Amino acid sequence: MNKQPQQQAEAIEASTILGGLYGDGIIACKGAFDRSWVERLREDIDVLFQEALNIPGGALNRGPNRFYVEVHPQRLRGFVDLATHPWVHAVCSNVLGADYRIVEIGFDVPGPGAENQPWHRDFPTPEATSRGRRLNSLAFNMTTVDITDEMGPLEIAPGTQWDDLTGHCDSSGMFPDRSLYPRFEAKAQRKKPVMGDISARSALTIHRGTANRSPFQRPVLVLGVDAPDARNAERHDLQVTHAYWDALPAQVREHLSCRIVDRLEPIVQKHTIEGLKMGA
Ligand SMILES: O=C(O)CCC(=O)C(=O)O
Repeated sequence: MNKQPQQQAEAIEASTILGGLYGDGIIACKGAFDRSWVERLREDIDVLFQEALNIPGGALNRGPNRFYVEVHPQRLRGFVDLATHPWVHAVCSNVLGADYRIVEIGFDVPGPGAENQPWHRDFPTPEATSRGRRLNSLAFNMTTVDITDEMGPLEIAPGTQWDDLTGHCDSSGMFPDRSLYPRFEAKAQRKKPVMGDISARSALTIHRGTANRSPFQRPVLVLGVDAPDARNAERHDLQVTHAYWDALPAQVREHLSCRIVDRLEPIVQKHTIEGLKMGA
C-alpha cells in the first residue's frame, strides 16, 4: 500500500466517507494498493474468466462483450488484503455499521466492442433507502488497468441514489425511462481510476459502463457489502472451504456472509440482467 499518511487519515474521516456516499454516492481511495498487487489480482481474474467462459452460465452477459463473473473468495490471492484494508473497513463500518457483511465478490469484464449500457441501478431501491433515507449496501470497485477514455469508463450521475423512479422506470425498478436520460447525462462524471485505486459507491447511484473502443479488456473487481438489514446476500452464494475459513483472520470471519463447505460448488448467479443484455 502506498498512500501518504495524511491522505490516508483524511480519506478515513467519517465525515469524508458519509458526506461522499450520502452526497455524490461515490468516493475513492487513491493508491490503496501498489501496482504489483494489482498485477497479481489481474492474473487471478484472467484465469477465473477463462474458466467461467468454459462453464455454461459461468459468465453472465451484461451487454455486448461485457461479462460479470462471481467468484469464490479463496480463488483471489488478494481477498484478505482487500477485506481487511483500513479504508474498506472504515467505509463499511461508518456507512453500514459495525456488523457489516461481505456478501459478494466478482468482476466485470467490458471487452473491446462493449457498448454503452443503459443507465441503471444494480438492484431496485430497498425501503431502507426510499422511505428510511439510509444506505444499507455498498459496492467497492478496483480497476485492474489504468482507465482511458477509449476503454469506456464507468459513468455515474452523482446524487441520483436518492432519485425516486416510481412510475419512471421499468418493472425491475433498475432501469429509468429514457425521458430521464438528459438528467443523468447533464450530471454524468466519467471515472478514470488507475491500478491501485479503490472506489466505493451506492449501487443505487445511477450509472452505466460506456462503449469500449480500445483493443483492451478492462476487468474491474466488485466487492458487495451489506448492512445487517439488507437482503443482497440472497442474490449471491459466497462459499469457502473449511480449511480456508480456519485460516482466515478473525476480522474477515466476523464480516463474511458465506457457507462453509467441504468442496467449492459452482456459483448459481441470481442477478437481474435482462435489461442490460442488449446494451443501450
Ligand atoms: O463498466 C463498469 O465499470 C460497470 C458496469 C456495470 O455497471 C454493470 O455491468 O452493471
